[in-house]
Amino acid sequence: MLDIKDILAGNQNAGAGMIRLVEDRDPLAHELLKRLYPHAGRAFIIGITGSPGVGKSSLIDGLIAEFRGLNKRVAVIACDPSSPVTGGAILGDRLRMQRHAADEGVFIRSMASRGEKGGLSRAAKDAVLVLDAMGYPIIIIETAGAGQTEVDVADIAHSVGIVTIPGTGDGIQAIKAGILETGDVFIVNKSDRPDSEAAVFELNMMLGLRPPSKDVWKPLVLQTQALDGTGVRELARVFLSHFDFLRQEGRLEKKQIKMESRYFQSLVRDLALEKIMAALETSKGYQDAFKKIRLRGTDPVTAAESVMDTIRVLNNDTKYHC
Ligand SMILES: Nc1nc2c(ncn2[C@@H]2O[C@H](COP(=O)(O)OP(=O)(O)OP(=O)(O)O)[C@@H](O)[C@H]2O)c(=O)[nH]1
Ligand SMILES: [Mg+2]
Repeated sequence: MLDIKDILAGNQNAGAGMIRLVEDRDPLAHELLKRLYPHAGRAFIIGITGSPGVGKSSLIDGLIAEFRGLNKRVAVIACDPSSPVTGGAILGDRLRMQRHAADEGVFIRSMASRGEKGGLSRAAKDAVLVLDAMGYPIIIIETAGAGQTEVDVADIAHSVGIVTIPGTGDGIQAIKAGILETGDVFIVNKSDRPDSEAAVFELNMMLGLRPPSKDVWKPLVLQTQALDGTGVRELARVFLSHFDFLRQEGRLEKKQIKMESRYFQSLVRDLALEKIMAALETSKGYQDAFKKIRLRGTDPVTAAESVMDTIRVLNNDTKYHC
């Protein structure tokens, strides 16, 4: 039986059990999360994102070593939106970080989507809360994809590293899809390959187009070679200095408020939708409207609008009164 005290004491078995509950969306997880919440909010959360295979896990492996060298405990969540069927751990991610498996100061979990849209994002957020409550000062989230990912890492992490590789195709092109705004550090990994300098140049050009502001963090472009560790120490330093920057002049708090307000809004939205839909789908108005569509007596948009009118009626007299 999971004991909240064990989680707060940083017990890894308890933490793993709790994260499994979160992943399974077990009702017990909700109860435990509510009790963990007051104990979280201290960790520095780093998001590492980028197209599949760019070297995220290899980089995180190096970052873990750097942070451990500074005597900081580290937890990692690797998210895999692509395996709803197996639903298991992603072997590759764990293998890349295998050398830290015996280190008590390191805790690595993988999470997979259970198919439900947005499920992984919520589960990742909850898992971070668990790791935070366990007392890890640094939490790293790995998410695949660049912009199209199910997990919007900028909503979870304080600092976002976007990983690309030299050459066109996957790398820089993917970044153009609108995630430029969310990156705090841009990492050109596999810089042992040709055209690494060109990738850095192109990224700097793109970032240069942002309007400068003294109160805003200026994103950096770094080159790394995760396999031999080149540039990884600097990357770790940049993340820590971004954290220092955030801690000044109330920036971290402001960021936290923004993140929490978005999370709260999405929770309320999910709950509202769930409740209203549950009530609507069994209502006569909904059934009648659908019947009308099927008989071509009305079009779907008009029918949907008429169903919305029945919500207003519900609103006035019953449980959805605001
Ligand atoms: N040449 C070269 N290969 C690298 C470098 N970093 C990682 N790789 C290789 O790239 C492949 C993918 O590395 P991963 O760390 O698993 O990449 P990932 O982004 O975590 O991949 P997914 O989790 O599948 O999205 C592996 O074969 C690594 O050995 C690098 O700096 N140079
Ligand atoms: Mg990986």
